[in-house]
Amino acid sequence: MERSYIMVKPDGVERGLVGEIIKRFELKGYQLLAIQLFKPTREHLQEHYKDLKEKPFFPPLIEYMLSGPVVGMVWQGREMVKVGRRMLGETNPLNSNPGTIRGDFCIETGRNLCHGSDSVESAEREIALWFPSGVIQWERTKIQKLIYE
Ligand code: IDP
Ligand code: MG
Repeated sequence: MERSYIMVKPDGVERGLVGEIIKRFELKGYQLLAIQLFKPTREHLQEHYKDLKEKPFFPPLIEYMLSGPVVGMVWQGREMVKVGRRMLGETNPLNSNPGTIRGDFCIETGRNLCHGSDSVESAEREIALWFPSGVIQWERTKIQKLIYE
């Protein structure tokens, strides 16, 4: 089982898409291990996006992420990182297929609603950054057998 850090960005929170995004991961069969509304500091966001700090879009990205609260979540399941990103869609929403979150609900790369970890290593780094006191590792009983062979 893998874990991924999935985050609803400020545009998604303000547009009332938190429930819709949670619903998609729940209906897929993934398991929620942590969820919190955050008002992160600039330093926290710079750390989250540290791999992008040389990019020209880094300053506007940080301003966008500071524009309102975000909802951070940890989801768990088989191939969670890869499938999670597929469910979000492409970075540029205009390249995202209908049926993905970005494909269905947004237009611009700089307002693309959501974040998903891009590798198992970055997922674990991001989970530790956003949930330093840990997540709730709970067992599902019957439903686990209905979702996994
Ligand atoms: P990802 O969110 O699909 O993993 P990254 O390359 O990690 O994409 O970039 C992080 C975020 O930075 C994107 O989700 C998007 O909000 C923003 N971003 C990426 N590339 C651009 C760009 O070319 N222009 C403006 N914003 C960008
Ligand atoms: Mg990324």
